[in-house]
Amino acid sequence: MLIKNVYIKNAKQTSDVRIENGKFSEIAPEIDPYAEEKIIDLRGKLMLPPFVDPHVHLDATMTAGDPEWNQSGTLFDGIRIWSERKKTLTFEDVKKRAKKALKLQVENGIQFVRSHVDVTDPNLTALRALIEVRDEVKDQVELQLVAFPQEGILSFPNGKELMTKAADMGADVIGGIPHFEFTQEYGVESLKFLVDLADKKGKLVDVHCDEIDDPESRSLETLATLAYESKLGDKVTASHTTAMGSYNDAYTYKLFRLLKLSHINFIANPLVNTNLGGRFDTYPKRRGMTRVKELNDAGINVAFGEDDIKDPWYPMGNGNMLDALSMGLHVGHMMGYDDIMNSYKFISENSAKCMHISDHYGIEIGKPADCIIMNSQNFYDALNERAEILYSIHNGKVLVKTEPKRITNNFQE
Ligand code: 17E
Ligand code: FE2
Repeated sequence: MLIKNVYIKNAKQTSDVRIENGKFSEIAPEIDPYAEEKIIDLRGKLMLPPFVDPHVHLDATMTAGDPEWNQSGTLFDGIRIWSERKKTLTFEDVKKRAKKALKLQVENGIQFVRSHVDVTDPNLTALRALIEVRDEVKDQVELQLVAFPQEGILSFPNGKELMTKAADMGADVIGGIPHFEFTQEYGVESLKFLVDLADKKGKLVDVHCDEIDDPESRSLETLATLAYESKLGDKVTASHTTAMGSYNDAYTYKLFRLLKLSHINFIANPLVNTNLGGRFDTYPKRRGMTRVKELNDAGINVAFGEDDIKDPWYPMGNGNMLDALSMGLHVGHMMGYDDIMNSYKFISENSAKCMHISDHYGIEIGKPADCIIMNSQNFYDALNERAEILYSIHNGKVLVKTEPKRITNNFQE
């Protein structure tokens, strides 16, 4: 297959891209087609590596309002309501909802997903279901699963056993929630336990870390130290870290040295954390997001996740990473022209680094032919116009094709 006339990652000139045997085989300003070769001529559209959602909860998706809507909008009411819904989970229920969400994500150009799965459930129903989903969708979406202890490791009955069992069943990533543990000591012990588990079992780490408007929630320094000392380094991700929005600048300055040394990744979830954050404030009201701009400027890898698609923590969500990105740029004050133009990295390449998939991700000769083509010339317009995903191509096959919308507009300028 030969794709003609695309602007690869905002390039000034168009390129032609050849795909053979599911891989990128040639990229050049002008490539002559072989006899009988299938040609798609895009006439100057944007080609990007596929979108990635590195942080979503597919076990809880599509449960908003069941058994109750989250009226207070706090993280804690979300956890309470989910805990009720969790009692009624079945294998088929989880599979059906997760696939519905994945379908939306695929439609929006996502090909790589990391989902947290709550393992504070003696039956591990959601994990068993999502392991089956991971296998069933593998030719279309690469799904990583995080063993996520929503109600704590030390603070939940048999928490350590459940985490170990989840790792042995095939979770790809080990999670945690230190700020929700009963005590700070439990928080620290949970981090030591989970980093050690990941190290022993050869897994990645992704911790819900300091997701609270509490300047004294400092699990991040422990996680970064453990990543540094264990040499797991960039295999470790700190998700949320919203307390950093409340840390004082002197402490944060000192913390950044450790963060850089540790090489850990960050994932912010701008839609959800602006919803859940600041809920205990009157005015001034905190924004709920971690220091994305400062982390990024310091050369630390930061990505954005959607986190929720219609569940007890967030009543909305449509699988479109452009919404999460737009919110993140607004809340993070990253609205300069170049900031916007280059911001696709927060929902593609940076996320791929968090997922540790960069060896097979990216528009490069020899790599699997995974890419999207958007209905615009550059990413500034694509984001502003919520441009359609004209094509999403995975392993050289068309996974999604969208016809651009046609509007009859009789407005006279
Ligand atoms: N659970 C949690 O602890 N935090 C979140 N943001 C979500 C679930 C969505
Ligand atoms: Fe989350």
